[in-house]
Amino acid sequence: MFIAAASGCGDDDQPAGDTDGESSASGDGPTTGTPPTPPTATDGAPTPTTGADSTGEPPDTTSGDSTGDDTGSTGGEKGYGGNILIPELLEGNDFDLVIDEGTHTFTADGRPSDTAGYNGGLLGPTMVWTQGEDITISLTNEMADDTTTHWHGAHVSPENDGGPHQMITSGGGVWNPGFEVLNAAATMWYHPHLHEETANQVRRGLAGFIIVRDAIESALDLPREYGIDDLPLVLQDKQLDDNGVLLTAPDRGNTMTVNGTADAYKEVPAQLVRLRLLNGSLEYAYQLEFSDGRPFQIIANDLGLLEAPVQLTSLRLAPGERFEVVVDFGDDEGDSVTLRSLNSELGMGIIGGPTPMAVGLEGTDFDVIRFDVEGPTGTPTTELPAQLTTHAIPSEVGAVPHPMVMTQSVDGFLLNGASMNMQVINEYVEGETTEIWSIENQTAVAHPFHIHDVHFFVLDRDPVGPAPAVEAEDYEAGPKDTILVLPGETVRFIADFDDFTFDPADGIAQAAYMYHCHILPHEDDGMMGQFAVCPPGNQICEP
Ligand SMILES: [Cu+2]
Repeated sequence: MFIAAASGCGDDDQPAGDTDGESSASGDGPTTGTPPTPPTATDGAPTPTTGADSTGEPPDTTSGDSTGDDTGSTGGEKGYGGNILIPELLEGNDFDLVIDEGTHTFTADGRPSDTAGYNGGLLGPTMVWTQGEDITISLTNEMADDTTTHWHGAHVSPENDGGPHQMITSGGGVWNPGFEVLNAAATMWYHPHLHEETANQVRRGLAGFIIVRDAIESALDLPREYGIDDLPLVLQDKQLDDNGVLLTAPDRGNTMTVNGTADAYKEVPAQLVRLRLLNGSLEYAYQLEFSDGRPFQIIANDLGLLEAPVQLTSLRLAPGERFEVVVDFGDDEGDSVTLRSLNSELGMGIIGGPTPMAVGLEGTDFDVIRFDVEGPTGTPTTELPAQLTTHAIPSEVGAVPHPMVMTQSVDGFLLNGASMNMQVINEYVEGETTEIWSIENQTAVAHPFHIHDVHFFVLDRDPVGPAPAVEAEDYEAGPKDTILVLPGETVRFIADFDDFTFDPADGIAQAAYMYHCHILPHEDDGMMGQFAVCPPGNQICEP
């Protein structure tokens, strides 16, 4: 279910037991099974989403079927509509997600595609988790294929992690994880993690946002009117045919989408607007800039706030990564500003950048989303705080070195010489220790390295050649879980492995966390391994 959007999203079934009165926020309006048809519009653009007021509530979704024949246009006073889906917000402590096939139309004049989503035909609702709260999530898999659902970035025990071992079987299988939210405020996401099928299932549409709130972030004057000045934006390329229908190959797509919509646009208020940018693509990285080159402020990395905003004019976003960006539209009322990706500027070896045998969007420059600036809300954030938070970065003194080498073989890309084996724990970490992982990329391709369970702080990057290592850039100095490692480069990060040690009597599914490349076809091909956190002093962790 999504807030009404012109780009049609018709799920086949209404989610069963989807609202229990606790897990669902306002705006519960399941879309019906009406096949989506191209929207009618006077100016060639799709009908905007139903308007929202400035109360912070998500826009009303009662028009529901998103067939484009609801002529409500911008709804009341101020629209802040657009053609992108703004996922429904789910708040509370108990969440219900139904995973199912559906249909979705990616382009304004295209035909519907066969897709999959959580509680709808594509993507999924945005869950709000609050630090310190105990939550439960009920997931029901109504698809014809098995799946798993991983909470990317969450600090949870292995059996709650949703990795490849936590299977949710097809045809009605149920998984009920439950845990305390330990993460700090962040933009996280959830997606399938079924070994060898992750790329296919994400391609079909399975992905959703998690917004974690905590006391520190909540006390700051930051834009947080969801769907208005606080926008979740998942960037995904898709391979579409001439009718706009999703194809299952190649993995490098020809069409940019934001929240499932090509030629994306969104109306925004003339004030500071927060963009929660997620690269949910299979392979591509993006080099993001605004059409007029305006600066923007980075306020958060993957797993939380930076200590202070960092100003950039261009931002590289690798698969799996998130950045929270604040951009000032205060002087732009009545104008449009476009976020573009200048993939011609990505370095060699970064997928999405220039390459001699370029396909799809590789090496090209293209629009990502256009922002049409309307009047301000009644309660704009007018200035960012100078300080956002403080971080206790673990000490390098006494930290355990943990080398990790990326190599290429005839069997594909390897991590420490191994390809993924579901029955093998490749690496052990002693609990209650701090480790420094050094990720050395000996391949010709840049790989975004992702580790489950922990957040890390990037220490430095040692480029190929004799040049010395350089400290992490200010804009990536916050807590992260995914880091792009360039060809020939070694990136070092430091992380505390405090808890969630395994019990020696446990099976692998209760003990193993994943680390892997977040280029999903690489991961599916085996560029993944498993680690477990030993009880302190356990002999299996001894060298
Ligand atoms: Cu890779």
